Amino acid sequence: MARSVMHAIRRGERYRRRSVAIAATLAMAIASLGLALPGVAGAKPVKTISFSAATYSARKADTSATITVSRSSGSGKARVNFATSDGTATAGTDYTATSTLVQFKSGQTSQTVTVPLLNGPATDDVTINLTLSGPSKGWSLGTQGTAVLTIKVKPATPTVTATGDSYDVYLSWGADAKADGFVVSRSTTAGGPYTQIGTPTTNWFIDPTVDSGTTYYYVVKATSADRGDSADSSEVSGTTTSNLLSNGGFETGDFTSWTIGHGDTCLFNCTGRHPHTMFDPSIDTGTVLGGSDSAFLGDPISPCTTEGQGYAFLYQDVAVPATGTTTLTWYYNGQSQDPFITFDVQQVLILDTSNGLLATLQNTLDRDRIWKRGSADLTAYAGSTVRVYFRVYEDGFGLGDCTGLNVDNVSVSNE
Ligand SMILES: [Ca+2]
Ligand SMILES: [Ca+2]
Repeated sequence: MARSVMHAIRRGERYRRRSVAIAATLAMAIASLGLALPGVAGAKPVKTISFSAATYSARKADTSATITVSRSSGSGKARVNFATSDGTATAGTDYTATSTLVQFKSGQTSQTVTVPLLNGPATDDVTINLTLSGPSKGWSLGTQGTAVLTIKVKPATPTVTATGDSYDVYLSWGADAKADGFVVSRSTTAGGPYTQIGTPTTNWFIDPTVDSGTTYYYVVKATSADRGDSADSSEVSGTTTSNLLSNGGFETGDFTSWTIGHGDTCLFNCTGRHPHTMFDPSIDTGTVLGGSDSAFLGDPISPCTTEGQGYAFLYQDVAVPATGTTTLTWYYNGQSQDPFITFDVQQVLILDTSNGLLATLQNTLDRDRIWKRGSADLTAYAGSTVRVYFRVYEDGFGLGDCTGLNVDNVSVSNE
C-alpha cells in the first residue's frame, strides 16, 4: 500500500477517535443539564415490543406452540401484528398459518400467541418464521422483531446389535445427535417384561452383570428432553460364552494365569529424559468393569508422582482351536496426560510365544477414562498358540505426563 494512502488512513482514524471523544463529552454535558438527546445514555427509553426470545421450539407431536410477545413497559395499551411464514415447514401440512393482532391492555407487559401444529410428515426438524409488524402509535419494534419456531422430531429409534463374551454382553447402535442419551432395558425372557439397567450417553453399553451361559434380551430407546423419547428398539439378545483364557477378569485379586513384568528400555524419544523405574502391573479395585478387580498398567495420572521410562506388560498364552471362529474381546479404560502418542502408548498385541509380533490390535493414547471394548478375530491363528499381550509405554518425561490403562474382562471364545 502506498505510504501516502497509509498516512491518509491514519489521519482519518485520529479524526474519527477525536470525533467520538467530542460526542461523548457533549452527551455528558447535556445529561448534566437534565436534557434528553435521542440515542445517547440518559435519554428517555424508546418503548418497544419484541419476541421474548430469538428461537422457540416445540415437539413434533405437540398440537400447538406458545409464543410470548413482550413489551418494554406496561404503560397504556399497545398492539402489534403477529404473522407466521414458512421456513422449512409448510403451512397447512406442518402447522396452521397464523396471523393475528396481539393486544396489550394497560399494565400488561407480555402476551402469548398460539400457533397450531399439525404433526405433518416431516422426518427432520422444520422451521417456521415469526414476524412482528405495525406496532401501534408510540411503540416501535425492539431488537427481536423476528424469531424462529423449530418443530423438533424425536431421535431415531436405535438399531441395536448385541454381542456376548465370557463376562459381558456388549450393545451398540448408531450415534444420534438428536438424542441426549439412551435407556437400556433387559429381560431374561424374550419379549420382556424389561427392567431398566442403564442410561448411557454413549452409543454403546457394556452389561457386565451377566451369568455364564445365560441369554439376555435387550431393548434400547433414545431420549431427549426437548424432543421426546424414541420408541423402544427391536429386541436383541446376547449370550455369554465360555472363556479359553483363565482369570480374564482378574477376580482372583492377583495375576494367576497371567505373566506380568516391566522393562526399562525406552522405546521413543528417550534422549535427555531422566529415567524412572517402571512398575509391574498391579491389581486395581477402584476402576473396575466386572467383579471387584481389574489390571492396571503404567502410572496413574492422579496423582502422577513419577512417570516411568519403559514399559509394563501383562500377557497370557492361548491355544487357538483348529476349528471354529475364535474371538478375543477385551475392555480397557485409558488415562493419559501425555499429549503425544509418539511418546506414551497403550497397546494390545498378538505375539507368538517367542514374543514375535503377529498383530497390533490396539495402539492408543486413550484418555477418556471410560470403559471401551476391543475385539479381534483370532481365527487366522487356528491350531497355534498365541500370546495375548497388553503393554503401556511411557517416556519418563516426568510429573504431569503419565499414562495408564486398566484392563478387565479379557476373553477368548470359540464358536
Ligand atoms: Ca474384573
Ligand atoms: Ca509421558
